Amino acid sequence: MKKSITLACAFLFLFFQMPLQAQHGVAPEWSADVELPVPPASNSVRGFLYSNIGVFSNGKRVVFMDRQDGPGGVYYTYSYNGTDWSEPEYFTPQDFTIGSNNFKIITDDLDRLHIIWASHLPKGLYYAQMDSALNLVIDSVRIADNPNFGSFNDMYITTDLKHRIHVMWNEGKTGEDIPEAFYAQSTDGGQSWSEKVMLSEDDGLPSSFPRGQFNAWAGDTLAILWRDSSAQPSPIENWDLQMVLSLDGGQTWSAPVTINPSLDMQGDPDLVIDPEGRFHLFYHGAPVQDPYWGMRIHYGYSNDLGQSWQPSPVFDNILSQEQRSYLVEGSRYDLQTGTLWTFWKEEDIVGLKGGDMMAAYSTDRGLSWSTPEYVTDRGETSIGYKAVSLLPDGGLAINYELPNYPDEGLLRVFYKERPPVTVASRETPIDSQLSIYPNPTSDFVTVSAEGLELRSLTLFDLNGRQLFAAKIPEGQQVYAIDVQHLPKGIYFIQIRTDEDVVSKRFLVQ
Ligand SMILES: [Ca+2]
Ligand SMILES: [Ca+2]
Repeated sequence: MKKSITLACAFLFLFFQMPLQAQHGVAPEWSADVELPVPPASNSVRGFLYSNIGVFSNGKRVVFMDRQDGPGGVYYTYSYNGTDWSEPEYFTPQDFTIGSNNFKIITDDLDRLHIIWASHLPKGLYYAQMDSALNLVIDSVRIADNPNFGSFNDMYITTDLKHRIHVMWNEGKTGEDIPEAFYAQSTDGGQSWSEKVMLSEDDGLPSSFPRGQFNAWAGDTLAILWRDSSAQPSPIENWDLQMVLSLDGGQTWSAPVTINPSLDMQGDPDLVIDPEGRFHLFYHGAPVQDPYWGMRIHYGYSNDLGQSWQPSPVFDNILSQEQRSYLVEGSRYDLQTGTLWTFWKEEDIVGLKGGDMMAAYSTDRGLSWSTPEYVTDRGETSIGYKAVSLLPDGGLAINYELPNYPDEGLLRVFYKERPPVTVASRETPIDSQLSIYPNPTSDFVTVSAEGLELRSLTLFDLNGRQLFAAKIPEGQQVYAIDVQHLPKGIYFIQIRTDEDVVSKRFLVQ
């Protein structure tokens, strides 16, 4: 009953929303859409949801695709410039069995391409590794088998700067079974895997989509969050967010804690740990009174391992626009530029019209966010499976699929890129009142705030490491920092005033 009312409302809203689905263009930073080649003798190919793209340090990009016609199978294509792509080759590990699903890949800073997939016959979760020449160097290592709750689903893979490989998934299919969240890790580059551990509680309530992104983190404190179904009755489907914490690099995990429970729908979190250990949490949430069109991207960060969250303890900091938005699992921290990225899709499941991908970024560790930018614009067609990867220079690579292209019933995968964010291009209203000088410098850097009150200054290096922090006495408008001891290079200074927080960058010579 509840569902049919929701659907009826959704259709009613759809009618009024239609005129809003006009074309909106794409942010000028993004390159044109490049159609990826189809496998030999194939005419229909899909992507994989969220993680089917890897990039090596020499700029070689690789995209994995799922052939939809003929004998099927997984193929990969590569490019050195994002424009010219190789003829797709068949991926042939030993134990790739019929019914494989949830194929995911990532690359790491050692130029290893990590691959995981689940199979149904026999039920297993597998790992393989390729080098930058795309040779299979580890073939079909079994991470786990005998799923406790149906099958392996909704997997996620990440590495950290200590070169551990972390894999999380749910056993049981979301929407069909009662899934629970699981985890396993490898500390020897994927050769062997820890025993799997169940992160969530086997309490008859579905726990799915466990996520934690550690690509920019060299520490041992890790966190994983997932969507948990609350026992608390609500007029709508009451998802909550649950989190577990590890203080030993993922060997042991705490009991789950619920983050900010409410009767609202709070789902499908994405967690990024930045180089200073700050937790950045993104999720999509919808209020009780508007469960369909009210879905938005919520954000908060924590400096104390998730005990408290800012800028709002109730996560009412919304990054997305006034349209139904679903998070894309592409949140990443780029060490080169110190940029935190997140992605979502403006998604209309009911109407399947005009669903496009959007992005926003922060260059000051989540204190302020860019105006959301459109990554795709496919008119009336809603894009399908999409995935994100960082490029070696801090730029971004994405791919997505388009249904009914070039003809009804066929699919194609498209690829595009964006150069890195140039921090200097960001202007805020108080920018003109703030100055830092001299720049470049070799001894002192002075911050001056004309007509503003300085509150605090924090100095970061290019890796986001905090080097210095000072609270400024009340009424003071000028402050000098000794930088003589710093190695030559680019630094960021975060300036908090009585009006806003601004990041400036300067050079030590
Ligand atoms: Ca559960
Ligand atoms: Ca809730």
